[in-house]
Amino acid sequence: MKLSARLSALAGASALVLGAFAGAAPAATAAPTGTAAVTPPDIPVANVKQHLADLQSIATANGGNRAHGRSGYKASIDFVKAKLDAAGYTTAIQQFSYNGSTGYNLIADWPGGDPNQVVMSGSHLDSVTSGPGINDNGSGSAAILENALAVSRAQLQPTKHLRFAWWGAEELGLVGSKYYVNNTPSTERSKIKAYLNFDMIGSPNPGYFVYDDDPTIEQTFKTYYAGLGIPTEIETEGDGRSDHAPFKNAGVPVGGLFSGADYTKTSAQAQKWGGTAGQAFDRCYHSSCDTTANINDTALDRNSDAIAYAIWNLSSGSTTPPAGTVFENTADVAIPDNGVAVTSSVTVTGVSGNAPSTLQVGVDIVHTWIGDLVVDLVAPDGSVYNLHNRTGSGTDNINQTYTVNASTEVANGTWKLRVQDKASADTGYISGFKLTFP
Ligand code: DTR
Ligand code: CA
Ligand code: ZN
Ligand code: ZN
Repeated sequence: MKLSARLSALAGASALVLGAFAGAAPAATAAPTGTAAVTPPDIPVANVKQHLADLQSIATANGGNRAHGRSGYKASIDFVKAKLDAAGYTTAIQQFSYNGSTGYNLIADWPGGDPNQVVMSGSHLDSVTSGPGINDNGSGSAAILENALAVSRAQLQPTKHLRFAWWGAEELGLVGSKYYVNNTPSTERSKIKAYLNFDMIGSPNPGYFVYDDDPTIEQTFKTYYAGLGIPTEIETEGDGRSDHAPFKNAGVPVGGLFSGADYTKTSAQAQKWGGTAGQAFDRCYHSSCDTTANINDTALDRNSDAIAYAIWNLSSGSTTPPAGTVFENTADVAIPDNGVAVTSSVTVTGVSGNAPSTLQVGVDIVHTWIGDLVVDLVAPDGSVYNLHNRTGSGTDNINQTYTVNASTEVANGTWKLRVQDKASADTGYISGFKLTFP
């Protein structure tokens, strides 16, 4: 089944971003007008892999790990900081103590943008003591480093202010990110309109999971992956398992991506994502084998590009669902001759409020003698809007866009196109079902 939340022709190759952030704190929305999307550059996965190779070398030269309190961690911080300083970032190292050792957070600000609207991306840079931590979490650290360097290469001047962070001592209990949140005044914290977390995004048997926290951030990532035709799942390994938790607890809108850790990939997941069912997403989780060989390049590449898409768009100031947001299902559904009704469905997400009075319903049915057919739009709450009722007799095929006043229906939810063939001899199938929010 090919489900995709595609964008209108208006958007062309670029993609648009939805809504204002809805965090626990009263979200101060940005400018109310949706602005045209910006198309981020491709993030070269070769560059990300080079950062991973460098982190691997650091671990190898420092007892095999990059853990809190060990020389390999401070060397990792110094490595990342040097690249950011050279790229024009304003960097700061925040020290803290834990378990008798000094810990370090690295904070990097890209000069410019509205200081009252900060879009922040973070990854923990520490590993466990048992290994070099290349997927966990060199992958997230390297991906946001390369995104920060891409911002510099582009000399991006976003509406909102960009901040990046590499956390210490996550593996000991989110220690570095908690320290940052607890030591940032609430007046400064409330300026953070989005915190994006990336912890394990290159798992060797990857899944494509999106955090289901702030709906705008969630939709941003989902729209990116829908544009690639790659289905995503909600990250359900439980809140609080990475550095977004302290931000979420403080009321900051959060989101992120995850490719899976020690949980096992199901056969259904293997069917849609590839890889090996019955095997962990990352068999080297927290092990010495979490080396540069423990990375799936495709997942690392896709997630690095998804990060760029989110950073470029969430900082560009677009805040309202743009015209032409499309939700489409192009899977073929056979219509039984003179038989039971069948349906094609789309799940609308990220559209706040009710559907419009001019909801565009695209119907593509391949069928001889359409006088046999009854075609209905069924709203998420079960309300039925008849589109076609056995008219058209000998005409073949329905390929039409209907305008439906759906203003009493909540937009988000699963909408169905229901088709029944009520007479024998002619047959066909649903070829496509599309909802366009004008
Ligand atoms: N706790 C993280 C790995 C991890 C496990 N589940 C999730 C969910 C979302 C992000 C990260 C994780 C660690 O070991 O660093
Ligand atoms: Ca790429
Ligand atoms: Zn870990
Ligand atoms: Zn981690």
